[in-house]
Amino acid sequence: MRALARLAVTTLLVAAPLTAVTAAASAVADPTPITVLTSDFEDGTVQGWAGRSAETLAPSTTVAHGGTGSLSVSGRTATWQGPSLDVLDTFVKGTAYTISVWVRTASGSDNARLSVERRTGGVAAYDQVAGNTAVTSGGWTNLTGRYTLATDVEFLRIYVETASTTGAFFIDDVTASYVPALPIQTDIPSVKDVVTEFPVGAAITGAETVTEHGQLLAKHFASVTPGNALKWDATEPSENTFTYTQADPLIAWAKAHGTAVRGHTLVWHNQTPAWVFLGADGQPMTATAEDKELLLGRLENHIRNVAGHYGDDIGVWDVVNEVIDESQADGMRRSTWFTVTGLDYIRTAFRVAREVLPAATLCINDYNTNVAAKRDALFALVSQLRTEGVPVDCVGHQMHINVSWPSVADTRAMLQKFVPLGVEQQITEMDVSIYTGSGESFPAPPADRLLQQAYVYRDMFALFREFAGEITSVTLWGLADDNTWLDTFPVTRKDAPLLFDTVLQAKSAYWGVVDPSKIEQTPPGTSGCAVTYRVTGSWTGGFQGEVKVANTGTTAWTGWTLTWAFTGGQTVTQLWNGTVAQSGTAVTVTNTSWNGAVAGGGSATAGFLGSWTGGNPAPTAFTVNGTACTVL
Ligand code: 9MR
Repeated sequence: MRALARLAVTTLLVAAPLTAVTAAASAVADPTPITVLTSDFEDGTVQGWAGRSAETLAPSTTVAHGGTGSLSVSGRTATWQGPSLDVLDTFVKGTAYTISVWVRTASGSDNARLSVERRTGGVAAYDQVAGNTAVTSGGWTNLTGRYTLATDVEFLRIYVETASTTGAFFIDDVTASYVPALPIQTDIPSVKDVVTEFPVGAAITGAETVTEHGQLLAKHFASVTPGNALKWDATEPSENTFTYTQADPLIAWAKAHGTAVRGHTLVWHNQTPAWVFLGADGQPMTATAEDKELLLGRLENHIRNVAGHYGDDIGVWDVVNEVIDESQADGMRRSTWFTVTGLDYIRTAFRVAREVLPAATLCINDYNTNVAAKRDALFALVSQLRTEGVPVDCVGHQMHINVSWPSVADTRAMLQKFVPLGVEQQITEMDVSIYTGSGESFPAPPADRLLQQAYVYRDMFALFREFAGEITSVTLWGLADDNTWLDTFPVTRKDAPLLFDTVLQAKSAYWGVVDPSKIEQTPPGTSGCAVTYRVTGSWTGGFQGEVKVANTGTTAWTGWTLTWAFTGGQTVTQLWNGTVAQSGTAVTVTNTSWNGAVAGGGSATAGFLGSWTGGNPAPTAFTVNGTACTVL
């Protein structure tokens, strides 16, 4: 299935070569998605779908999203019952699929969700792909989500269920597709080898530990933080029932790779199951002595179990997360934790964590700590707790920032503020959104934003390195732009906040961290060039490539001649958006009549097909118009 799909994309790109050249530098467009599954129910059959129990599935023409047919699901006696499809032979481990389904109730309304059931060794696990979404009988609603299988399974089915009612519903136009990952760049420096003052880490799910993603993670990062797998809803979904099915494989991966782990998080107001905050009478807890005792007891039990389960395998914990609300006179967030226990939940959490893990670094973690009021409220709390003897070892600054906020000066003030306390400081969730407000949305990241982002990464990492005596780790909230929480927050739009792009290639942001000289603008009147060479597809004996020449100076080119040497015996067999000549190993590409003019800051891109025997190493040196170029 996968091999066929790869062939299909190759054919497609050959038939429709890359669009040409823009005067302004532009981001590399994502490769075309490959669709691996389509159910349109137009042929009057159920197209392989089956109920999860004894419910009735039938082709229907009562309503249809596209065409005239859909699938009707009736006779349900429980909300979890619904249509399901076997995808065991369709989905490949480590590949990120986007799954889409249209849903409509037969009558009335409910919430519907899209999930995957997987089984390994007979044990079932349920992964949500698209969460509860309102559905009605008045029209079709789309459920879309992204899913990566990260473990070996013997059973794998996608399914749709509802939240509250068991009425009949319809589904239609189900698709699953993926964007093929490119091989990771092995010839660029590893972030962890360049930044050695503190471990640099990434937040991960299981998807980041397998195939190309796992290779990228292992190459560049010295620390990982499970992004969701250690939260309360994942580890203790019902009282005193502990499950580690999400987190255990991640911690095992880290151990096998000698990678440090940040545990996130023992106490939070989000992603905490409702039962935690219900009193003995089943009613929401209030500020009574009885409820306080029950809640602190649950907290202690949770920490003893979760922290105890991992012991020394997790060296740092975000013990409490996001407890500050600077708009309150006392600076404390009015979570149920606080309204029922006051500050005692924080005291208890740190005390118990220290008892269980005497050697671990225990952190208090929060966002917007660069904002003076928030920073100062956090400072006051940490000072008070430490004075009381509460073992707060470390302050975590999340650093969810964007290309124009905050300033380096405010970030410096944030770090400086905590120096007198003698606490460790960690950057725990850094990402740099390309957006500066909720109203913006770009189909692809604009080049100027990516450059601004690279400067932010450059400047912030330079600052962190200045504070190497205080900062004991820096974690990015994700591995690559194909998986970031910012795609749906604060609104749904594609963001690109990390060091690697959606096909795992190093962005300018990466160079901002690793070698800022590669991204710095040259002064007016200067010349310079940068070349990006990528293999975009490869098969036995052949490959497809792309080479971008960027004018990094300020003097416009009226034409360009690019040269490189192939060291693996490769031959260019066809090239578009340029003219090619090859003599032995020496390749020369010149512009066409319409893409020779490249302004300062602009670029031109040519695509080509090549043959190879033995190996296909990327060329390491390029010239444009006789001048050696930076290789990106
Ligand atoms: O990255 C996490 C995302 O997958 C979850 O949907 C989200 C839900 O609460 O939590 C995200 O992680 C948060 C982290 O735990 C705490 N700081 C803010 C992060 C981004 O929301």
